[in-house]
Amino acid sequence: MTASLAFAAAQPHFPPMALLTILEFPDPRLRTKAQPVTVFDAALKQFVADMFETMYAAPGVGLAATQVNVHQQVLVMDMSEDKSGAMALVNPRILEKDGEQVFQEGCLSFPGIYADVDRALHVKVAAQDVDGKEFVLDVEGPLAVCVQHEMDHLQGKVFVDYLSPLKRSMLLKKLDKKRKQSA
Ligand code: GNR
Ligand code: NI
Repeated sequence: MTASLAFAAAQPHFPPMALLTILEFPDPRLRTKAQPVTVFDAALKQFVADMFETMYAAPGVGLAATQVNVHQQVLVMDMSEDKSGAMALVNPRILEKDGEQVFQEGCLSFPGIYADVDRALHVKVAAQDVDGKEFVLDVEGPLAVCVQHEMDHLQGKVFVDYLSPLKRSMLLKKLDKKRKQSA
């Protein structure tokens, strides 16, 4: 159990967790730049618990606050198979990045479409936890992809922004078609 979930479970009068609604492209709110978190209170811990619940239910391996229409610098990730890798990053900043990797990405705001994106292989990120305590995360490979993808959301950027205009328009047509099929 993560620190934030343990906190929620330990509070008898803590509100129940809630599933949040994920914004889907081309919702213009996905372009909002998130503001730094300045207050590390129970409401923040509740929000992070709700983000984890929403991410696991989707299911996804990451979620940025932007995607649930909260424009604060908060992201959650868990790339493990068994919920053992839960991480919450508040006010994340890239300290260093190097190398290059191509990874096939998806996004909960673009259901059913996937594309190869070029990113740094290794990133070192400074962030705060839900209590405001600073930490440094040094990651490479898929976890580095995920943290870069989530940090982009906090800046209003989405993975299709990296694609060539042709590739992007093909994928967005595919997204449209999938929507019409499921409608
Ligand atoms: O669930 C997700 N999977 C994923 C796969 C490859 C690269 C990035 C991701 S993140 C995504 C969840 C999401 O949209 N986070 O913003
Ligand atoms: Ni995404």
